[in-house]
Amino acid sequence: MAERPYIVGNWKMNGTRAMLPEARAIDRASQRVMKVEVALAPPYTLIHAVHREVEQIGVGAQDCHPGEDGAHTGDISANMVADAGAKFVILGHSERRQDHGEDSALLSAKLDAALNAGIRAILCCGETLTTRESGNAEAFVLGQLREILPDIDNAADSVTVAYEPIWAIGTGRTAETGDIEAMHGSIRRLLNDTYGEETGSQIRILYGGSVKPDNARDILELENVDGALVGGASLTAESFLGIVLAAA
Ligand code: G2H
Repeated sequence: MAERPYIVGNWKMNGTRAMLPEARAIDRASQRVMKVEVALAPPYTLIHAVHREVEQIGVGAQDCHPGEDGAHTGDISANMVADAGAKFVILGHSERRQDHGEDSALLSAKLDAALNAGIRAILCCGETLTTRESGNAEAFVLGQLREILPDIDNAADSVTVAYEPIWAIGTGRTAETGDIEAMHGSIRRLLNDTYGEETGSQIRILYGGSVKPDNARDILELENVDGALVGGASLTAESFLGIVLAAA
């Protein structure tokens, strides 16, 4: 487990203002667990409200448009989420790759926009079950990352990686701990090769995919697992804080 694990809740397309007490409860409890860095990525409509509600935890967005502004009806720029209080943005989540056809070129442009807006990025990667069963999971995931990792000096301050095997997302299935450790080790070697060991070793690699209070400890104690990106179990303070406490 990392010295200061990073636990990020991804609310996905869930949440109205009725969820603000959950955010407040997560924030208040997290103030007593300073060993863990905690953050929430609510939907766009709640970023500002959650930001106003919390004192300790980080607030982020689940996506941003690659452009700065202009005629893009329904889209939200990185500058706009930063203005609403977001300190990071999740990019390349498999649900966006699948539902919106997001490819590496688009993700690189979004990443540039986020870095220009002064916010960090959580870069998601992960393979389908077919790819895993064909034995190509590592090559696939490293390929995804090679295409989007930015060529910058301060990558450790700007970038977090999240490995999320697609077949484990929201399904209740989690990858075998040995497979998680092997993939995180491969990602670490890629980061070290890309940025040099000093920087590469500092970039956090999160695991995501049906992380719950009862499996979090086993996952978080694995080598090169620096935290978790949590979906379903981040929707109530009780279950999310169970994961935060497992990381402490
Ligand atoms: C993976 C994860 C959060 P869940 O998508 O990004 O969701 O914990 O519901 O599998």
